Amino acid sequence: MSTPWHILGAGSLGTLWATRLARCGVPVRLILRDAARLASYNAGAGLTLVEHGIAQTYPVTGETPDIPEPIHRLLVACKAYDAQSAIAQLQYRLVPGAELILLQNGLGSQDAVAAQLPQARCIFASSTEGAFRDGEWRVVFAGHGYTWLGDAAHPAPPQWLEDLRAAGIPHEWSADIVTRLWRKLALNCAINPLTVLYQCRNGGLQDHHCEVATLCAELTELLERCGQPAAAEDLHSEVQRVIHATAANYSSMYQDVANARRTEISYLLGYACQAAARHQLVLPHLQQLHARLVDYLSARGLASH
Ligand code: NAD
Ligand code: KPL
Repeated sequence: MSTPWHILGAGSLGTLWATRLARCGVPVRLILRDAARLASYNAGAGLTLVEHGIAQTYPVTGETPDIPEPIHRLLVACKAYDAQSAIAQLQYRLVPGAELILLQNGLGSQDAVAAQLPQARCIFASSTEGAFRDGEWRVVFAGHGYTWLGDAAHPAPPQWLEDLRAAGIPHEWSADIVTRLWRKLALNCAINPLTVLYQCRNGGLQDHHCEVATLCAELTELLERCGQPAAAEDLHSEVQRVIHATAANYSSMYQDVANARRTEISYLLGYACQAAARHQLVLPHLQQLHARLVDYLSARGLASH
């Protein structure tokens, strides 16, 4: 039997990956928070994927983090702010040389996990796929996209990319994954906070053209100073293109706030502002945007870190 995929986090992306891998016969183990969550999961028939309006249920095996089974391959599908603590509880199960695939958006959590696990291979991922939960143990595949994977320290692609191909998970091994993550972070910084503050869909930012342009200029300066000139290239045009192409959508941060969920601010705008401070770069509009967003979240009782 091929090496099992352990999946940590039975949320939107974790379920999207688990169901597609299980569908093609790859062994999958879903790691749930604790015995109570496992009991709730085992009371049902498994994980359900809704694609093109059709629901299919897959009987993926669940387990708790503390069982004494070794883990060779771990897909980390938690939010950025949960990744380190979620991994800590099963760290002792990771075999030397275990491979982790980190699906977190933004930057900061990946390096923290890699520092926590010096004996593991940490593969960073950046995904444009979209999914949301419409019930317990159920996920709707909302946006078909692509996942880029890469390991800046060891550029050779792993053999298990074949599992992704078999599972129909569109992907590409990327030699410049960190650049991709910076580019996505910059896009998210230029769009998501403003959609929260103006309470609008992405397309609503067409009415705030100057503010977006100013932020893009500062983000471009930051990317260049951080040694990421490729991520900075034509940033403003790309942001305008995304605003136009996703005009009818609400950004992920808007949706988090609308549902009173914690945002990943520290790994997006917070990370950008910290990087600017490290480089003694003064970016007044970006810093003011961060302060406005922190105030906005705090006023609604949401974590601002
Ligand atoms: P989610 O909140 O739907 O799922 C995260 C899951 O992790 C939850 O079920 C949570 O209970 C679980 N979890 C947290 N701590 C845990 C622990 N200690 N043990 C076990 N489980 C634990 O989040 P998501 O939307 O799937 O996002 C995951 C990451 O992927 C985020 O960084 C997000 O920005 C990124 N992302 C999501 C999408 C999307 O469409 N959902 C798209 C691209 C990127
Ligand atoms: O990724 C996004 C998000 O909503 O998080 C886009 C659509 C690019 C907006 O920043």
